[in-house]
Amino acid sequence: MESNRIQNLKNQAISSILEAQSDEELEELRIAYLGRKGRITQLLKEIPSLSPSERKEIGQLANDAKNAIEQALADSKRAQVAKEIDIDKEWLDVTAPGKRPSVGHLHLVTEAIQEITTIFEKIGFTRVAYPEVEWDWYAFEGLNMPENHPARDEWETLYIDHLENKKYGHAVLTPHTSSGQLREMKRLGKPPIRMLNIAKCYRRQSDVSHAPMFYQFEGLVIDKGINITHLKGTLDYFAKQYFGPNRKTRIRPFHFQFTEPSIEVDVSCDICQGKGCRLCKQGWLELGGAGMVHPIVLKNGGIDPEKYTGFAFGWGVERVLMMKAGLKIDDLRLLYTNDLRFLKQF
Ligand code: FA5
Repeated sequence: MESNRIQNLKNQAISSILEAQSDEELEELRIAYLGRKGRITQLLKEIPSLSPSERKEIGQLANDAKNAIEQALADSKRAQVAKEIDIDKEWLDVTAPGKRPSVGHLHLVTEAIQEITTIFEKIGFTRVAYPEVEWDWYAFEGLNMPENHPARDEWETLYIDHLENKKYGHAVLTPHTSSGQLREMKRLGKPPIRMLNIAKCYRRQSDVSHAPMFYQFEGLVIDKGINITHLKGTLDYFAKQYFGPNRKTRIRPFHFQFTEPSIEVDVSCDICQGKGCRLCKQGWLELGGAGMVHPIVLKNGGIDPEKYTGFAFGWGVERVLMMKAGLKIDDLRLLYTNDLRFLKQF
C-alpha cells in the first residue's frame, strides 16, 4: 500500500465534501468513505496484514485521513445549517462557544469521609465496613452493655421487628460504629489491629446537632503496650491535620461501658469562634468519645487482656465537617436536605 494512494483518497474526499450542496450529498460521501464498506474503512481493515514496519506509517496516515474527512464533514454540516437559516430574520452566531454542561461534585459528607480516611491511612489504619443492620450482641451486649442496662438508653436505638438471632439477639439499625470493634477483633483473630470503620449510624434523634441517620468514624488500635498517650497522640494528630494547627481541642472525663478510662473530645466552635451559639451553646462542640478498650470487650472479641491493650474512639463525621474552618453550617440536618441551593455553595 502506498502512502500516496492514501493522500490522494483523502484529498479527493475533502474536495467532494467542499463541493457538496446538500445534507443528502454529504451523507452519501460519508457512506462512500467512512461507511462499513467505505474506502477508508476498507483501507483500515488491510492494515493488520501489512509488515510491522509498514503498519506504523500506513496506520498513522490512514487514521489521519479518517480524522480529516470526519472534520470536513462536520464543518460542512455546520456551514449547511448556517446557510439554511434566513440571516435577515434569525441571527445565529455559529462561532459562539457551546453551553457548558453543569458538572456536579461529591457530597460534602462523602468528601469529609475521603479526607478522614486519607489522614488515618497515613498512620497505618485500614478502612473496613461492617453491616448497617447489626445484631444486639455486637452493638451492646458484647460491648459490656447487657440487656436492660441503663447505658443503652443514650443510643436511642431503632430495633427491627421479627428479626432475631438465637446467639446474637435482636436486629438493630447500627446505632454506633463501635459494633465494628468486636467484628474486627473476631475477623483478625489476633493483634496487631489498626482499624478505621466509617459507617452510617441510626438513632431516634433530630435537632441542630443530631440527625436520625449520620456517619461515625471509629478507630481501634490493639497491640502489646498500647496506652492512653497513644490515644491522645492519635487524636491530636487528627485534629491538627483536619482543622489546621490553630484550633483548640479539649478532653473531658466521661463514662462508656466499653472503655476504661473514657473521655469525650470537644473542639472550639468555628461558627461563633468559641463565644457560644445556637449550635454549640457554650463555645465547644462535642466531636466524639474515646478511651482504653475495656478488658471485658477484649475478652468478648477473643483477645487476651493480660497480653494486649488497646484504645478506641468514635466521632461524628458531620460534626467534624461542620467544624472545619469557614464552612459555617450551623444545623447538621441541612447536610441531608438534598437542597441543591445549599449544596452548590460548597
Ligand atoms: C458513641 O457512639 C461511642 N460509640 C463513641 C466511642 C467509641 C466511645 C469508642 C469510646 C470508644 P456518642 O453517642 O457520644 O458515643 O456518639 C459519638 C459521636 O457521634 C457524637 O459525639 C457525635 O459527634 C456523633 N453523633 C451521635 N449521635 C448523633 C446524631 N444523632 N447525629 C449526628 N451525630 C451524632
